[in-house]
Amino acid sequence: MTARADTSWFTTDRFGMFVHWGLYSLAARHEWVKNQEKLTDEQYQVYFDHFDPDRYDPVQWARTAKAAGMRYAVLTTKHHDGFCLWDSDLTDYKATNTPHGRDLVTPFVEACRAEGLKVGFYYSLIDWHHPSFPVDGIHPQRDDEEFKAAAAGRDIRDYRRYLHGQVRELLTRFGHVDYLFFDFSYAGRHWWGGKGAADWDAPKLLEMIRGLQPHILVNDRTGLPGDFLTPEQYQPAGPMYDDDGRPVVWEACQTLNGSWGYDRDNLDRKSADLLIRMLVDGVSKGGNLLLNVGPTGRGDLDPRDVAVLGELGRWTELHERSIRGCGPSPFTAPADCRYTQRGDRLYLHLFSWPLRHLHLPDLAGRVRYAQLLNDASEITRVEIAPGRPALNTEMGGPPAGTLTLQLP
Ligand code: FUL
Repeated sequence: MTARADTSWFTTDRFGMFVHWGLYSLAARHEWVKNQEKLTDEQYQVYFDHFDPDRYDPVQWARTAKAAGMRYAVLTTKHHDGFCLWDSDLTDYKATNTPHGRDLVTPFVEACRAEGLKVGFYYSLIDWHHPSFPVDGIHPQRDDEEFKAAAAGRDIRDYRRYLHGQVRELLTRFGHVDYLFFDFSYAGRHWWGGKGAADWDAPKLLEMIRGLQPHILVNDRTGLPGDFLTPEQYQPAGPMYDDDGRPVVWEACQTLNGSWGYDRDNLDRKSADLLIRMLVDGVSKGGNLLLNVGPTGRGDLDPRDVAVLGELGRWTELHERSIRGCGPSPFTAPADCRYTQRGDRLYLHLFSWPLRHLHLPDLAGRVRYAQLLNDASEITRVEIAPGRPALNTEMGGPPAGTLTLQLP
């Protein structure tokens, strides 16, 4: 692969919005519905025939993301069901042929740009609709006669040409694109029967991408190393490393409720407190957070998603300094705390509150000034025992607090 791209905007911004939106939003019960319920193309067609997101307002999406503290947004231009949100020349299975009749990607890109968000595209390498992709939505994970019959006569080379052509469209029709999230061949995980990078001719694909948009960041799910790793729905235990032991850029993608696509009856929701901790935890380990929303079939953001994003925005407004451009600290944080650091500013995030005294052994004699980040109020020092200086955190306060510690 050609030289890796410059990731500095990405590791500065730290927080982005993932948007899973497509035909499955009408089914409203998980984006894998076609596969999980073994729906035939004919059964799934009902969502295509009724796709008319009359309330699609990407400006409102972008404003909501920005107000939550997110700095980039990533849209599913095509998910595993193969449905395309843009007017691709290579298929009829696209938004412009639905009752809605319009390209949905251009307005998304324009809205992001207008709000100053970086633009990312998700593109599924798996395709349950394309006649040459080796398996359809119904048989992808099985090693039996039914699977083999479904795969018979399908030539992945046709599909490979199609996917290369579609990626070319995505990178030539919408101006500057900052980020690509392919899905999926990574960490030894492939679609059933897949071989990883060879399926997509990933070396050629990446060469084309770098030729068209040299600055673009590409994830690690083509089966070849990318510009960043993509832990999905878990928080890594610490900084992540490549095979040679060098630290790597990474981004955890996380759902709000376990489903990526709109899931109407799913009441299992992460709280704003938990999400803030996940964001902070990630940055303390050198990672980003790509937090997902699943808009409805009419194009609205789910009001439950909007509510939690509003709470996140109230936090990031006061605390973004402890996130942007910050990364791991060489110091060891006390239990139930995280450090994020940028230069001589060390941010100490308390996940439990209130505490009485906080002893920071690594930092004895090294903190010039300590204050709460949200209101700049001073944090004083106490001797909890002879020779054991600590910060006095015995106070009422927010459910989680962030301290700014100025180092010499
Ligand atoms: C996974 C996909 O199968 C999910 O549907 C989702 O898009 C997630 C981000 O990646 O591998």
